[in-house]
Amino acid sequence: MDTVNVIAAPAVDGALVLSGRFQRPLSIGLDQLRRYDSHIATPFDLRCYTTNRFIRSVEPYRGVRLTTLIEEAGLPNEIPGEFKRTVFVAVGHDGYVVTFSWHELFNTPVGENVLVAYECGGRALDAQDGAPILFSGADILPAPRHVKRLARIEAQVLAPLG
Ligand SMILES: Nc1nc2c(c(=O)[nH]1)N[C@H]1C(S)=C(S)[C@@H](COP(=O)(O)O)O[C@H]1N2
Ligand SMILES: [Mo]
Repeated sequence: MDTVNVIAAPAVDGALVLSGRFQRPLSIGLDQLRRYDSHIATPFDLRCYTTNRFIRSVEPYRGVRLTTLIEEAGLPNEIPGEFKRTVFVAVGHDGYVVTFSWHELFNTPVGENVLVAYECGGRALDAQDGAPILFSGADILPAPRHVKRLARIEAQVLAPLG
């Protein structure tokens, strides 16, 4: 059979992709995010970790929990217990990267406050406003894990170390 190279078009333009070691990699558009159960964050001050610079006060975000999206994509489970060795790498459209571990998302209160937000102060956010925004509401200094234009969540399973 002839080999045909096909570059698969993303299912949804500008979508958030869940890739890597998931059972069912996903591609979710901004409108699809709005169909999941939503949560509303508490208002907070955005402050940089590196410089302690106050950036701005942020009204309550509304969004879907990151854990909800990860569960839909399916945690890695080919090897018993490997989900507990998984780290989730969140990537912005500009390549900016932050990490979450399975433990903090699913086994600490941090995870309950990690939202993929598409609304702020009751107003819908579009890509120009930075949506979808990944936001970890329980962080001490919120700016580093406040990722504008979240593009990808990649599941990586760490190898056991001898
Ligand atoms: N996509 C993306 N999000 C990002 C960053 C980035 O470089 N890219 N930098 C983070 C950091 S370290 C800070 S301090 C704030 C800066 O927010 P501002 O661009 O609104 O000042 O954005 C955060 N979110
Ligand atoms: Mo920062």
